[in-house]
Amino acid sequence: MKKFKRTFSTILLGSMAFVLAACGSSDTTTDGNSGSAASEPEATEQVKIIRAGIGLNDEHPQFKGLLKFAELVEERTEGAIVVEAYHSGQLGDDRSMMEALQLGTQEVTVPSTAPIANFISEFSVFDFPFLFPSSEVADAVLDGEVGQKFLGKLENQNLVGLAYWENGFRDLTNSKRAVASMEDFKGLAVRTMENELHLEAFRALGANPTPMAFTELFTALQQGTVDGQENPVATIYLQAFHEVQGHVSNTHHIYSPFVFLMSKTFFDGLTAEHQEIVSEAAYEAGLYQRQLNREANAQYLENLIEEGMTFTEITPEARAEMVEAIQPVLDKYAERIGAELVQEVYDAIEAAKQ
Ligand code: KDG
Repeated sequence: MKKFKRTFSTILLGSMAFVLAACGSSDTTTDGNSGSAASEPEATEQVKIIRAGIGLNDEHPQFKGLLKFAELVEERTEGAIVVEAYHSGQLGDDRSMMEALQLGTQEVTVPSTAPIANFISEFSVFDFPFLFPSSEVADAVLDGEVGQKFLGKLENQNLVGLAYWENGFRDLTNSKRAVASMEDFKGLAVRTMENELHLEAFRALGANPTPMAFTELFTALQQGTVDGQENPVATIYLQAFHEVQGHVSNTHHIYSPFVFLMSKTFFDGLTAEHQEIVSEAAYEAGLYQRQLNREANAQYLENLIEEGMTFTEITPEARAEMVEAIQPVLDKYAERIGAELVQEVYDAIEAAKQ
């Protein structure tokens, strides 16, 4: 399996830098001439390596967004910064990659907000079921003042949040039965992300949730360790969950953002010019990734049905019943996060809906 993809223009420079970087640092020097292996080549050009890892595979818009980031950064820094993009959990799961950023052994990862909430609990607000009514409202809130305020909270975890990307509206799949209403959730063993709010929300729906890293999910579905899972249709289709799941329902129960995270140690070591370049590249690659994600959503659902999955429409009445059952969980987390901060998010959503 291809370990990572890079733009050809930097393959040679990157390879030289990669060999040197294998000594464990993301800073390497190449003087462009053959120096003696024993001597430290005189630094005439500092090449910085960004090791960027995600959990989804190389077909997913999340990886295509990472390749766009790589292209923009390498082009705009004229090769002074080289990006190595790794997919399918090759560098670890969301939690371990975030810890690697904190330790400085990896530079970029793009997790959902749900696992981030284990580091900064306020991020749970973005996983409130039925919070965002549309992706357009989500864009306005996340790219606006409130979303940027949350990114600022990452700094005391030695993380820098450079942009929001899109995971998308999460839908339920399972191998047992069609799920049309809360009644059908009863006793269903559903894998959730490693996030307490997700667990409590699915318990409130009557399911039997199990937290699990994304990297373990396909095997767990294949072996029947869990009956079902919930993810956006892009992930369900591109990760081939239709091979191990027979039913899909458009619960759309959470709009899940991704956050483009960079190690603060690495970011602080960049020049002001390069900090601006990586920040702008992360944002522009995010716009590109969101567009890719949305363009194919309808097609992904059709593909799942063509692959033999049974699609069940969740009616407004059934969704209203789910909202009511989950409300006590939201009240509890609103208090835990801080009523004022949660109200800021609600107000920003109302303003964006106008
Ligand atoms: O790296 C990809 C994961 O962060 C993302 O797929 C998370 O939606 C997610 C899940 O279900 O774990």
